[in-house]
Amino acid sequence: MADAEQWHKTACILCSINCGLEVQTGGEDGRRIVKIRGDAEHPASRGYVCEKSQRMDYYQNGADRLRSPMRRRADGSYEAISWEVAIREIAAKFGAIKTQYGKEAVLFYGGGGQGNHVGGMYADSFLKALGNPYRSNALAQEKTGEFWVQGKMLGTGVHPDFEHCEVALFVGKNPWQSHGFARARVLLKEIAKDPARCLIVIDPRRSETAEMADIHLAIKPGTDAWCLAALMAVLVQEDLVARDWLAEHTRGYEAVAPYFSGIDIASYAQACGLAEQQIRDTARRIAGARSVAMMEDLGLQMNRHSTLGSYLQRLIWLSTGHYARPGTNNAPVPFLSLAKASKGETSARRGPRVERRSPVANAKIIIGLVPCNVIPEEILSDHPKRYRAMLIHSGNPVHSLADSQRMREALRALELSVVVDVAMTETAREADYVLPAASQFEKAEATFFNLEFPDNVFHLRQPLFEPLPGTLPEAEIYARLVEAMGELGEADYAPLRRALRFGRLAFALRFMIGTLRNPKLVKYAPVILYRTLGERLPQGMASAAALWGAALLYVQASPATARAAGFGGLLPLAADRLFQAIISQPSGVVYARATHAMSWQAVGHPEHRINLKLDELLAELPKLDAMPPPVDADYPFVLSAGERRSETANTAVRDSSWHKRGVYGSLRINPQDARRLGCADGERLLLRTRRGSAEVIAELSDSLQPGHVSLPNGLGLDYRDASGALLRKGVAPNELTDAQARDPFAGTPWHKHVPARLERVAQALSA
Ligand SMILES: Nc1nc2c(c(=O)[nH]1)N[C@H]1C(S)=C(S)[C@@H](COP(=O)(O)OP(=O)(O)OC[C@H]3O[C@@H](n4cnc5c(=O)[nH]c(N)nc54)[C@H](O)[C@@H]3O)O[C@H]1N2
Ligand SMILES: Nc1nc2c(c(=O)[nH]1)N[C@H]1C(S)=C(S)[C@@H](COP(=O)(O)OP(=O)(O)OC[C@H]3O[C@@H](n4cnc5c(=O)[nH]c(N)nc54)[C@H](O)[C@@H]3O)O[C@H]1N2
Ligand code: SF4
Ligand SMILES: [Mo]
Repeated sequence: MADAEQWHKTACILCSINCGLEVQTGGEDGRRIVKIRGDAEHPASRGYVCEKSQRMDYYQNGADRLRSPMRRRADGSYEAISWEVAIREIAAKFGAIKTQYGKEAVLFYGGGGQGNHVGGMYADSFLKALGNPYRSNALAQEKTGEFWVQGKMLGTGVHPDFEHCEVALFVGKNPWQSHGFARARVLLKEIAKDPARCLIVIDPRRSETAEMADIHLAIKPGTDAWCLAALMAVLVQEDLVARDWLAEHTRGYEAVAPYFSGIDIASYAQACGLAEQQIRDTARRIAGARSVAMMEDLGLQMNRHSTLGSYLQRLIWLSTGHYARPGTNNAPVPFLSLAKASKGETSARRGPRVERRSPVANAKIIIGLVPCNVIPEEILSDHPKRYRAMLIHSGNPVHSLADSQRMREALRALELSVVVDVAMTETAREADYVLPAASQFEKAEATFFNLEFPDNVFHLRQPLFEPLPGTLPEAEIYARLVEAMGELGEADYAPLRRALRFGRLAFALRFMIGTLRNPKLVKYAPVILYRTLGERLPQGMASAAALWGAALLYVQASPATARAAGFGGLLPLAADRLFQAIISQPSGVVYARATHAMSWQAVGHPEHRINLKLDELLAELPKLDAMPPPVDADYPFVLSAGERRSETANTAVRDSSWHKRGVYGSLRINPQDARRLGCADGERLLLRTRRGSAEVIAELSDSLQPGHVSLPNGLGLDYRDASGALLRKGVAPNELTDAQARDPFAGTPWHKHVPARLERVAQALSA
């Protein structure tokens, strides 16, 4: 496959946008990615890339990539074992845990990162074989509060239309660095330079996006709830809401309004450090706009009052009527819903929704996920229902979840822990078994971050290389595990293989009829498709087989958007044509074409009316009158632990040697604070929190308010280079964070608001 002259199509795997790329491969062994450019034919990214796209080879050829299954010895070192031994032992040990403690003694964590969700479909089959245990993943430390609110208000996800909006509103989001929507920098520049349009940013820091904004509400850290409540109060008190629209499309406004009519806007403005006039002007700008598109992110979601904040910001744009029109917020049609996939649901749910709770901490389970922050206490307990085993797939919880120290302790306390990853990560180093996956450029891969509207794109990446010797794609790993559990075998595959000889239509009919007789066809569809259809797919594409089932479910659930995108007709034929397009169009496929009116059909409440009244959260509102708590005298700084910067991409790229010059991993601090500490730019400081301490390099920046400091996410990795030497650059933020600091509703962490103390290094050493 290596060919220096030819450009191959693929995608960037470093953030959820997955921009289309064209790359050249080569190098001495032909296994390097040597040139990278944007793919102009990609229907969503249209040639756009950011600078991070140039780092693909540091992921692909990281020196700490795994090349063999590993088993931990009693002394903590690892020995290489064969795949046969690994599969046999892991299947037997999970089986024994299930027999001894029941299926609920297992916790699955992960399922994919920013570029790989197909592997997770096969993990799902193994989880079903284990009896469908508890699940968690990174969404349960950021988005579950938002999902919960969104479910109760709209019953659908929404996509903000920043391409056409008059007003763009960002709450705790810095899209210049973090993206979150396609071609972010292009769209931000367009909005900023057009005098008729308006960019509003709510962020205590003058982020790159805030720098471009028409209105920057530089609130005090952690005071979003007061700011958003005051904005809503202006809309109610000045009667700026869209009354006719509310009457036609929503319910609950009359009950909600009184909570805001009594709010003292001047004192709420003061609570968040803004002038009252600024709040009033902003609310009027939103109310007067033809269209408003909005996005919230971690500045709100990893902060105090996060779930309340997700609710308040929705009240603002919904009470002003900014839904289901161009330039507002619309309901994208998912190819495969991440929320459903998280729950392990493969078909439409039936029956009433029951609220589930985690077994030990009794935490709310949202979209099927146990909050990440309670995982350590669910394990480090003598509770009879504690988790005894974990399977971790494409996630690095020791590094990425709150309180790394407790997470390491929790992993070591388990009776069984298995990690499936491409690299020897911080988490892998705590596991009993580590299974080496082929990289995201060595198999057919894709994500289900398909959130575009009205046209929605699915992009399957064809492999650039053969799997690294010793590794296997997840499809093969989990197929072997399910088979080793005795759940599937030739008898399940043979009828489908026979049907395939007569073509894919015969296969489709055999499969659909088969599901009526053999429930395993539904339960284990991904593995069965891999073992049958996968064997007939072009070289290297076998892992795509499960998408055939996903295409069938999608066309069945949304025939109108499929037809509008060119995939109409009888179900198996339409789905098969879509699947064929997916495996043969290397720049991605427009699989759904929606209309704005469909955003109303997507509202999952009676009469498709939006529900504005969320009693549990409204009950929180009067508590804001008590005003924000004062800063902690022992820890007077607010640390935002995990800022997105050009040098970060979660922990996907472990080798930092791509970084040649300039600052890397610094603690940003206001010059006044630095002066008081006697610290110059580039000097070291000791940063302490209640849970840990770290030496940091100070970068003086007046983009931060006095008292607010900020560290990047994803750094401080224990990366071993080709000689085996440990290279650590930057600070691992979760050595400093506290799993108990979390939202009372969703259990999501308060990483953007960690009480901290700073000292000069010399002073700290003498103390
Ligand atoms: N370069 C890069 N891009 C990425 C990633 C990456 O690692 N690197 N990761 C991806 C992932 S997984 C995610 S979830 C997204 C996250 O994307 P974002 O949420 O946009 O990124 P952050 O920088 O974590 O936080 C956004 C902003 O919150 C602000 N903030 C801090 N405290 C407060 C507060 O009290 N109130 C408000 N309103 N704002 C506050 C910060 O100053 C910061 O500018 O980024 C994605 N994109
Ligand atoms: N303090 C603090 N902590 C944070 C954040 C913060 O802002 N502050 N941000 C949080 C957020 S929003 C997120 S999303 C999380 C992200 O944290 P994680 O969910 O842990 O995600 P990644 O760091 O991307 O880890 C992905 C893993 O997948 C592995 N991998 C890559 N390719 C493959 C593959 O093909 N197959 C398999 N099996 N594995 C593969 C990588 O080596 C890596 O170990 O971090 C969170 N942690
Ligand atoms: S990091 Fe995100 S925005 Fe940048 S090139 Fe990669 S996918 Fe595109
Ligand atoms: Mo994230």
